[in-house]
Amino acid sequence: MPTIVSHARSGVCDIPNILILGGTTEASALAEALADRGATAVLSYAGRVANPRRQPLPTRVGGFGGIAGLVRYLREQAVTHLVDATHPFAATMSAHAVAAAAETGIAHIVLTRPAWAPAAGDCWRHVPDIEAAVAALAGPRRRVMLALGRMHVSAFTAQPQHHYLLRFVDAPEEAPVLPDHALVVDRGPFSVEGDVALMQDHEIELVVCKNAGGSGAEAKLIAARRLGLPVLMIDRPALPERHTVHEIGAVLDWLDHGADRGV
Ligand code: 3Y8
Ligand code: NAP
Repeated sequence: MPTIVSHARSGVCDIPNILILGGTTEASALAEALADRGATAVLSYAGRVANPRRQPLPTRVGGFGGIAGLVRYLREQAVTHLVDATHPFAATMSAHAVAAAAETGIAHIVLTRPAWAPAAGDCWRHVPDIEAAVAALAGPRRRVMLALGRMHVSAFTAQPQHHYLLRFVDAPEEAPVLPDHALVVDRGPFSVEGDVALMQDHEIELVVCKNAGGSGAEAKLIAARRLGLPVLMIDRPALPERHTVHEIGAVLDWLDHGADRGV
């Protein structure tokens, strides 16, 4: 069970007691807005990185223990509003949030960002998932920026002929398994100038990334555009229909009014 590093005060029935499933720029922006209004809220991290960004709200770190664990947490902490502000590729967490909200009847909203779309002149190839991205790399050696983080690197050993530029949030305990790679340890949000320089320094010929959306990871797409580089874009996993918004203000309105109407 995760260590609860600080407790949300148990919610009084008419004061929202909010749980944010975080890990994104939007979750942090929402946390800021809720802290500014003195809301009772907790931001939750999975514990994927060593030093998650500090938040102006109490935080918890670690999995809940599946759907049942999340249900238990929601009930024990008397959560009244569940905001899923996780990354679009955090499909398991999001599916668990849907199931736990249905089981408990707790109000539930999704704060996410629209998918990126190619601009005029962009050269994107869409693939449905990581496996398809690996398959799409069949062919002669290239210099590939694998902007996917740490969790999926081993899948690309199926295409060892390339030189890969990797970017991790934390320095890995063991060297990445790809035979020919360069590793940068850095966390976003990234800058366009920084990503242009990075791609030029490493003579990148192709960028592989997830369709994360948002601003925190967009720099590499703009840099690729400026350098005329092709992008292999991994489309988002399918998720069940949910009440979804793209703006912090829409979540605040929902907290103030919408949730009571069951919207
Ligand atoms: C632990 C918590 C904030 C949130 C910032 C956003 C932007 C910067 C860009 C590239 C792409 C990537 C990766 C990325 C970005 C934001 C956002 C975003 C992509 C932190 C964070 C956590 C994580 C987890 C981490 C993953 C990894 C993915 C790196 C905090 C910094 C590639 C996603 O080592 C690991 O296990 C890392 C795992 C999931 C994907 C992967 O497979 O490696 N994010 N990222 C969250 C938790 O424990 O619950 O410290 O802020 C958050 C952010 N990373 O508040 O400012 O909003 O998306 N994160 C991708 O988009 O493909 C980097 O390099 O160009
Ligand atoms: P995932 O595959 O959907 O979830 C796997 C398990 O991790 C979940 O079942 C849950 O464990 C735990 N978990 C995930 N997010 C959590 C959270 N915010 N708080 C508590 N537990 C959480 O998730 P993921 O893709 O690994 O993402 C993990 C975190 O990194 C999320 O906060 C996400 O927003 C952030 N992130 C992910 C990406 C990405 O590319 N996937 C990019 C940027 C940020 P239990 O089943 O035990 O509850």
